[in-house]
Amino acid sequence: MHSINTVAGQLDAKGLKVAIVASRFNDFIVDRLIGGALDYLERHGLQKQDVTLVRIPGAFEMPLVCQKLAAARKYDGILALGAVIRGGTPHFDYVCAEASKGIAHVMLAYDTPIGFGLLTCDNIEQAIERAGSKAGNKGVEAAAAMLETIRVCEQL
Ligand code: INI
Repeated sequence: MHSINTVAGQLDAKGLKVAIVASRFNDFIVDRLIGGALDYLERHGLQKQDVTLVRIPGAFEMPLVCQKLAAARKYDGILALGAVIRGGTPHFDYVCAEASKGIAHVMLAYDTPIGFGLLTCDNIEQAIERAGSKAGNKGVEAAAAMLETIRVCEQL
């Protein structure tokens, strides 16, 4: 079963430098995602002084700020945390589409792992459920994914 060559990432954050990009929009949700992500990363060995938190207006601004951080080449990984909640107009669809496309583009263009912790919810209840209650904390999941991806990419 395990006779094939396997590459897998250790969940060890020791010595890494990480940037967290977090939107102010819906900050009562986003602050929970940040808290969960920091708690996870610190419990896996990341030092507080190796984390840079960048606050931005909303999810639409995420790609540009992730691009600046990736271009600086100072970070092993970036964590994008935010919450887009559907309103009464199509605005939601444009913000979600541009944020997700833009972040994916930056990750590939700059060869930098980005944890995608952007909630895209139909209502506030769904966001609360994903920010540290019924459905877990998506900030933690995105942090874990970023960490694993950093460690996998180091070996490829
Ligand atoms: N930005 C968010 O991060 N979440 C939202 O729910 C949201 N809604 O619903 O409008 C939102 N809009 C702001 C947008 O991201 C930009 O900051 C704004 O359009 C200015 O460029």
